[in-house]
Amino acid sequence: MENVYGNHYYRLLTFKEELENQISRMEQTLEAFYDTNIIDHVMGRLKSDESVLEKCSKKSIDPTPDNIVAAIHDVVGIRIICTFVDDTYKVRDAIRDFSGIKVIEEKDYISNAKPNGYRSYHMIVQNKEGYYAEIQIRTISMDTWAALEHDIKYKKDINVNKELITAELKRCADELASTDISMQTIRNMIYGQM
Ligand code: 0O2
Repeated sequence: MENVYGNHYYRLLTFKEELENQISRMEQTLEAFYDTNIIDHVMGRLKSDESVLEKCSKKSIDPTPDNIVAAIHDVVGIRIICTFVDDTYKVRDAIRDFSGIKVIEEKDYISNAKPNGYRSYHMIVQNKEGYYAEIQIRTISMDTWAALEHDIKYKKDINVNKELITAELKRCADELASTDISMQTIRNMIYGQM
């Protein structure tokens, strides 16, 4: 298949599928242990050619397949959408114990939100073949917010009310975060600390 990944393509696809399978097994284990829903859904993708080329250009990388898999750490991307905030950390802890991968980097944008209001837990992992993947863990409301903000960011023809939109997005992010905490508190009141 002709794409930016060249000979790496099928091995990257296999890595994505292995991670998805491991996550599916983790979901069953966690949900059996806590006797409740922990993960709402999981999405995996290989970064599109267009998006890879744009990132290479931004980072001044010559976009050969070898350079791409070595320098772009989110060519394999997995997003895990959890029901409650505390569940994101349960998933994080379980991923740290996955066999066959090493956690290279973690960024906690849930405890330390980006200035625009973005919240999510990011892990960069690497398999034994040296391929990287980025795992993003977030709640349903964090995911809804990120999708809207992403659409607006890439809709380049918005010139009107840009400042108002940015401020409103930030306000929504903070309100959603506060609601996430309230929902968590209510769950803890019903089921006790899990
Ligand atoms: P896409 O199109 O979603 O794949 P990097 O750019 O990855 O080398 P960086 O910026 O330090 O390094 O990584 P970071 O902060 O961990 O962000 C990587 C990914 O997180 C992004 O990938 C987005 O998917 C998501 N992300 C980070 N910040 C924001 C944000 O402010 N809003 C939204 N909606 N998503 C964010 P890409 O490749 O930029 O985008």
